[in-house]
Amino acid sequence: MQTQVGIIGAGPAGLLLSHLLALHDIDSVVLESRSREYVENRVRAGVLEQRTVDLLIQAGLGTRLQQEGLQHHGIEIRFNNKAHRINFNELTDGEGITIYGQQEVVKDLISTRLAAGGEIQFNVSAVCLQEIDSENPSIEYTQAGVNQKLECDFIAGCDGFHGISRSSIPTNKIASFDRTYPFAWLGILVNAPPSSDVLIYANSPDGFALHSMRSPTVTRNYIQCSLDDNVDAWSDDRVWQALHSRLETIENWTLMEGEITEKSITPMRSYVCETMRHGRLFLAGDAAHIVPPTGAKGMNLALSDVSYLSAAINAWYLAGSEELLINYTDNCLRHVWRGEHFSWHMTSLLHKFPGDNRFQARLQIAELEFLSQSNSASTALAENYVGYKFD
Ligand code: FAS
Ligand code: PHB
Repeated sequence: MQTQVGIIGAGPAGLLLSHLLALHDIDSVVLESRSREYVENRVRAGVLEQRTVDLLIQAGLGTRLQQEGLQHHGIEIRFNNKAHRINFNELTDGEGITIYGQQEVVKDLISTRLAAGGEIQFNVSAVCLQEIDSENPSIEYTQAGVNQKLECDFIAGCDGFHGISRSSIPTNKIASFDRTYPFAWLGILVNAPPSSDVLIYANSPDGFALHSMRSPTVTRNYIQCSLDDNVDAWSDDRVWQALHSRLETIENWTLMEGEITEKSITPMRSYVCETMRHGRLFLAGDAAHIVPPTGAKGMNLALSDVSYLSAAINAWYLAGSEELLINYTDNCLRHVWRGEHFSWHMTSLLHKFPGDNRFQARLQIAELEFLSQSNSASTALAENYVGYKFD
């Protein structure tokens, strides 16, 4: 088989890339190892930066997002029995975020691609990249027991952190940076109305907690748990008890409970592979970089990457220009490192570190006190949260 761009992975990055390329009349084939049902129901991100919302609307993907997305103009941070509102309207000249589940973005992208005749092959296996540093790379894979070969001009590795694309780059060519954290997040999806008009991040003596949401009837809550924890150790009662004690630290506020419909544990990691291009292979999204979800940056960075990659590939086909392809990595990395720093900072500020960390705990409170007093500190957090705009 032949196409112009072979895309591995039907997550937000791979699907949006295929859509943006199609807007430039550039063909692509998306290869996904899981089923359509699995990728459309995988609970992940929930926060879209303004810049991401603008990109999706400009690409003709805004209908359901604008109808069902929840517009927020602030977040709340709780510590020491106090609550501090970060008001984006005041601090960022009216910028905001939109709460819209990642799986809704994925559903919109898949239905739009298929309606436009786009090709997405689900349930593929044994994906292997060939001749990525030649002008005729190809992807070999198996589908329904049949070996296939897809020849293309470019390969986009959008297959997440555990995919095969990054490991197809010779190790001596890879420049990577990482940090792991001594805790994880237990996340639950709940049939209950939100208990707040904004997301609540809590730094509590028992550890971190987050009250988020998906719609007027569905909420998403997270608690810090230990790295070796497993879901079975967390009964619904134990989860609610932890959420109440970590979030209900101010007067006259209660977290509403409901039926828990999903429960999962996510490890926390910061990772950057600065080699986002090797020959005709381009990495995008979690395949190249991971952030701890405390800054809500993961999906936003993935979509930012593919907006640069589609423009670069289009310029190559349209004008034979290599410039944007050559600058792809640098264009992505300045957003990536800004997101990495912000996500590491939020994680360091709001989580309880194991062992004797009393000094660090005091530093956290000192910084949170400063945040609640200083306009410049709140502005810095707000600018990063809504999506930092480089000149
Ligand atoms: P993805 O991992 O989403 O997609 C990669 C796809 O490639 C998958 O469908 C996978 O099945 C497929 N694949 C893998 N190997 C393959 C192979 N060999 N062949 C074919 N296909 C293959 N981000 C935010 O911005 N805001 C948040 O609020 C937020 N919350 C999060 C909460 C949690 C619990 C988690 C885990 C992440 C969160 N993130 C958040 C980050 C998350 O959204 C990721 O950044 C996002 O999924 C990245 O998208 P992709 O790069 O497309 O990778
Ligand atoms: C979510 O709603 O899933 C969510 C929100 C904010 C975060 C992480 C996850 O920082």
